[in-house]
Amino acid sequence: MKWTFAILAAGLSFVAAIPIAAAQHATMTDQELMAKLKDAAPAAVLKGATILTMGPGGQMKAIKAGTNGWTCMDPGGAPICADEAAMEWANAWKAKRPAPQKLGFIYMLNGDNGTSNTDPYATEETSDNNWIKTGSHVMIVDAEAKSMMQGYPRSAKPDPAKPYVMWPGTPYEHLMLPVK
Ligand SMILES: [Cu+2]
Repeated sequence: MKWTFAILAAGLSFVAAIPIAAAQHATMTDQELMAKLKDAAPAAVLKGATILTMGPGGQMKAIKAGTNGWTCMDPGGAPICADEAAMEWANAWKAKRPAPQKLGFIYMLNGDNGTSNTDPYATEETSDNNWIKTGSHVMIVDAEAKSMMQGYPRSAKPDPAKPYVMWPGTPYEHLMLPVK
């Protein structure tokens, strides 16, 4: 996964930085955003979710307050829906804080745009950062998921068509599970 902004607070007071993708998103209307999110997660998850959009300055703001604990957004061309624990995990990752020791779950049923599999903070492909692109998948995140990851490939260059561990050996390693 690659989220090109930082989520600094949970709840509805989202503040974001690192607006790398802000230019391309500044003009996205709420309708365009909802169209992009449409297939990113099951309809019932999306229906009750908090929806975040990226403003012109790269700040995330809620256009809809949710009721089911899920948060959906399009942080850089790869829409996601994350549960509360996964949002905490993402905050910790972006802020380089310890992971929160909960089990979190993320839908990325439209796949991602490519990510370094070895550098959680890389924003683009380089000759040595093991860039990897994964199609439709779900992610199980946080330290509590570590026992689940045993037995799955932890190499720098795994086959993304099968389950694998992304960012192995970092505090933010997580299980990537292709679904199509
Ligand atoms: Cu992902």
